[in-house]
Amino acid sequence: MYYFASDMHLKFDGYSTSRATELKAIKWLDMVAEDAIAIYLLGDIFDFWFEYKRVAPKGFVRILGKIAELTDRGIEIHILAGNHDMWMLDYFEKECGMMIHRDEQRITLLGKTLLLRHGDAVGITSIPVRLMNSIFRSKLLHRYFSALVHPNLALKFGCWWSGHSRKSKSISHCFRGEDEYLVQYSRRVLEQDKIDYFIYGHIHCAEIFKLNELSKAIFLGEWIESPTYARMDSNGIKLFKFQ
Ligand SMILES: [Mn+2]
Repeated sequence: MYYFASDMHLKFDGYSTSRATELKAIKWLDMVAEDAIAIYLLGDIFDFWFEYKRVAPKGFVRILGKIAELTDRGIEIHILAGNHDMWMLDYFEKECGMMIHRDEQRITLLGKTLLLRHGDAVGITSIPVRLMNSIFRSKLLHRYFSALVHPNLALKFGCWWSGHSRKSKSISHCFRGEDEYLVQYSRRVLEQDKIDYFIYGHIHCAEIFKLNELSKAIFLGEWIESPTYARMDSNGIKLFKFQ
């Protein structure tokens, strides 16, 4: 079985609000570990993550410990960079055994072709916003920033910025069908390639949208208000709420 989840937005805020989400995520990992071959985390698992070569943010020991336990047992765990946690280096890989992916992934599972993507930075036409995005994702900038900014300051700023960017919109999002830019993006990809399932995070609504007779777009929802995940077996992909 294959499992997918995204947008847990675990945050380090002096050990308060996101501990409950972290514990819930651990319960979920324990549950899916019973039959999981691989687990895909599609970004924004952390509300803010910024890693230095020799320094990683405080917090998250429970979930990272659980992930390490599962990868030690041979379960593949993949993490895709979201717009809140794209500044990963090799800590998750070396310490927790996760496979880190910074770009869109196209994979084949159970004979189906899947396109996995967090879902930010898609279909942006504004040039300044596109520029901002590529600057944010630049490895060179990460390196300069790390050399110049003390970790306490970087983390303080990042946590403020993440909270601010999230609070500027409500947590859940009402699905807009064909108007969703990720639906439009999927249709553009389908003009060139055959994809059975597109799986996205980022927009914080859980939805399966039929693109045509063969292809579906699956949106994974979020874990702040309404934890949801997707499960794939030989019958296809379904979304489930996790209480
Ligand atoms: Mn996001």
